[in-house]
Amino acid sequence: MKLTLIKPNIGRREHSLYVDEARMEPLQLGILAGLTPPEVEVVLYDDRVEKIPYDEPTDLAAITVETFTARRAYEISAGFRKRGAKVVMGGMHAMLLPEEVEEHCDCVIVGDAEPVWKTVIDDFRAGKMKRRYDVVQPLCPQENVFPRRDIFEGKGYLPITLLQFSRGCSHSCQFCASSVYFKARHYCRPVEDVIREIRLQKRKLLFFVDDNIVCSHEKAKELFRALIPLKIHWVSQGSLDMLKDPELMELMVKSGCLGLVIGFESISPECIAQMNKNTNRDGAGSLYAKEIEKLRSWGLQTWAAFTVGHDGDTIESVRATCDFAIRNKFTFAAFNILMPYPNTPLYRKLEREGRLLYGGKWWLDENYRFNYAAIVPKNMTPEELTEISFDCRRRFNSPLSIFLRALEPRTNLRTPYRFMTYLIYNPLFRKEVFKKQGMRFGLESGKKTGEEREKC
Ligand code: B12
Ligand code: SF4
Repeated sequence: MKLTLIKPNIGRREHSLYVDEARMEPLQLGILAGLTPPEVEVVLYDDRVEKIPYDEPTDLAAITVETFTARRAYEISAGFRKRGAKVVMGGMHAMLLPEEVEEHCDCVIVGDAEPVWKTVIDDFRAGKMKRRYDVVQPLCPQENVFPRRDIFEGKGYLPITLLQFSRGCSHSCQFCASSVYFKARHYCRPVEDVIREIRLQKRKLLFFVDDNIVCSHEKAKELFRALIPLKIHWVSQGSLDMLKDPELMELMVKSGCLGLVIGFESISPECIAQMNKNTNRDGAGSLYAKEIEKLRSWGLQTWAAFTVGHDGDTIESVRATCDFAIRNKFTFAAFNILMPYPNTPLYRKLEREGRLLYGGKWWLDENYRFNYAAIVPKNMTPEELTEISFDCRRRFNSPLSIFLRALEPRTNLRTPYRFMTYLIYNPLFRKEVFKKQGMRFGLESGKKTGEEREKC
């Protein structure tokens, strides 16, 4: 039996290849490969860097689907099914909208793959694969399961190893898809499995793709203690409330943490309250002055994540958010438009209020473009929201801003290694900002729209 694993892109041109230069290993597909019995031949194709070879014979194609890759995933699925292969889909979007996903494949997995994947393969080989497998979330995720990283070779991924210590997060921010997937619960792997996984690979730079690695302070401390002897460098995602626990922070730094993606989301206390971001309530009122000072004193390089388009936002307040990020010399920042991901509390609220654009299904709409507003904001037009968020990305990533933000002695200039990382990744992310803005979802035929011709 041959299994073909697919990571879809957001979109792509029919005859040319859009290459995502900041692409990282698709961890979920490494895990699927690791779970697959060894006698099954496994190949990976990543739509972000190569063409999908539909004519190469395969028995089963397994596609991972996020909301922003759903349209492209459905096209790829149709390509395989037309040639007689069966298709199984899973991932975030499959959990959020299984009925929609089921229409585009032969089998949908609703939840984590680990508890069911072997059964799916056995059922497939016996000719009795079901249309849908609903997974009961295991209390201990990925237990004794190790990804197969050989399938990533030659794909040009960034030289950083992705892995997880935990899944989910116990907070319930109104816009968060993960919080829906994991029903606001946090699940940890056994620390010894994580250590073994690190030892099984060669790199010293790791990215824990946890939703919130510090969700449980005690469990995080257990992990950090075990990481210290490994002498690695790592990055992850964490919430601001971690700063209240000096022991946690000390262990984090000792274990090799370089910095974290932190959801600042907004500098307005009103917006923080609206989105139910409890972890930020204390800081927002004082422009996170204490928190930023602590992050610097721990020497952490921060990737500040903001969402823009909340009911309390105005064009001026969004502009001020960008000024705040530049002034505080964050190493990186994201200014994401507030997106109504299906089945989130935010989606339902905006649906009730009649404020969803594209008939509520922006991810399927051929006119929707990446990083465009899909909601009617309160204090500006959707077009203004699209423009101001792009302006933030453009300004934060401008050469002048990159130069000014570099001059932060305790973080970006802390060591030659930190400075190098800063200098390599800032221009790379700047390039991606322009490449991704306005990208169509799914396959785009050779013809350009009027707007695109104008841009050329
Ligand atoms: C790491 C990460 C990134 C990395 C990319 C990593 C990579 N490999 O390319 C970076 C930082 C670049 C990134 C960017 C973005 N991300 Co992101 N990211 C994540 C994060 C934190 C972890 C993903 C991960 O690797 N998880 C680990 C794997 C093992 O878990 P998993 O994917 O859930 O897979 C398990 C199951 O779902 C299932 N499964 C998954 N696929 C399949 C397929 C089959 C066939 C089967 C059977 C099972 C199965 O089994 C797996 C093992 O149990 C998630 C949060 C999350 N919890 O998923 C957000 C998340 C996926 N990202 C999100 C978003 C919105 C984005 C951006 C669009 C943000 C933006 N506006 O720019 C961009 C788009 C990137 C792009 N393509 O250009 C949202 C997606 C929401 C949605 N509804 O789709 C998430 C869920 C965050 C959130 N809290 O809402 N992201
Ligand atoms: S803290 Fe982060 S991961 Fe947790 S619910 Fe909020 S946005 Fe989601």
